[in-house]
Amino acid sequence: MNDRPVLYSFRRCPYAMRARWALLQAGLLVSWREIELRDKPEQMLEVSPKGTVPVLVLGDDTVIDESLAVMHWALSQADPRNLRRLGSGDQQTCIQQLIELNDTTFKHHLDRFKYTDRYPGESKEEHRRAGLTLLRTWTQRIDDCGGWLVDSRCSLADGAIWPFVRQWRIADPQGFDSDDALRPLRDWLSRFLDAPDFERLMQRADPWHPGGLQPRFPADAVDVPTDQPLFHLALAEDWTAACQSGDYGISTRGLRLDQVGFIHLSWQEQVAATFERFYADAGRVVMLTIDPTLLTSPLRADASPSGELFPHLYGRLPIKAVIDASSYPGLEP
Ligand SMILES: N[C@@H](CCC(=O)N[C@@H](CS)C(=O)NCC(=O)O)C(=O)O
Repeated sequence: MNDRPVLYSFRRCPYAMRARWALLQAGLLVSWREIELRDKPEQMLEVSPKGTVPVLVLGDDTVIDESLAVMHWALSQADPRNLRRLGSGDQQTCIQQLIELNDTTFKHHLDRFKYTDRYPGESKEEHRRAGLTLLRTWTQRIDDCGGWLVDSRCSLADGAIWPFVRQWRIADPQGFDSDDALRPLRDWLSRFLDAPDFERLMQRADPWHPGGLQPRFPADAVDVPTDQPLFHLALAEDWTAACQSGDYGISTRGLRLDQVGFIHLSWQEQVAATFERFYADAGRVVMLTIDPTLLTSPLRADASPSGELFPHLYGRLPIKAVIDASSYPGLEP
């Protein structure tokens, strides 16, 4: 039985891009069916006759065929950076309003500015002006909030809107890049485009057909086997604090889970090199041995920049999943 969700996607579609972005943030792996908009697979149209991507079909056959709903579903599986800002009603309202404005007004002007020939009688200049007015409002917000649309950290609104701002830039790179009034927005967009996640979410695949190859998204990640232990090096004081609070939320030395988005783990043979690289001068270090079957957040093995796969945990580490905590390196026998 395979209950891995199935994603119908189209590489350049901004709606599908934001859905894939959220799947990446949540540490999920899905069966990836890349489609051609001109030749949609009948399997997709059977489950979602409206014929738009993205479509996510869950293991229990639930069909999610709106990109924002895919994002919410993904983040309901894991949202280590609290992109949805659960716990703050005001911020959630702000996120909702920003996305609504993007999906209605901004998208309306973007389409008419970018594809003017498809809209006879419409004035490109008028839509350029209207789109720019919105872009300037967002620029102001980003400037006021310390780099992001809602506050000083990335939120669901940022993740849902950047693919559309990227499209605007593609329609008018010179205008976008030379407009001084858009500088903070440009820096904000660059943060998405320069992040390793961008390359991952823009990976290519041949159009899917039944019986053909079945790639996964993200294509450079694999499942973490649950029949062998996982390891994490922790500063002794962080582990002591976790034992008191009930869970552990440090990603790696000096960085928290909510800053990075996952907790770095290792397989046994990777522990020594991780220690040498990051913890050799760190004082008292504890090696945590983790039983992966006791974890409740998604686990995914992602490629490091060198290409080596490392297991990552996309949520807090419950101390009950830690079956051993010993000083590292241990005493020589
Ligand atoms: N409201 C939908 C819109 C999705 C959408 O319009 N996707 C476009 C591609 S960017 C599409 O599939 N269009 C169908 C077509 O061109 O045939 C969502 O958020 O998922």
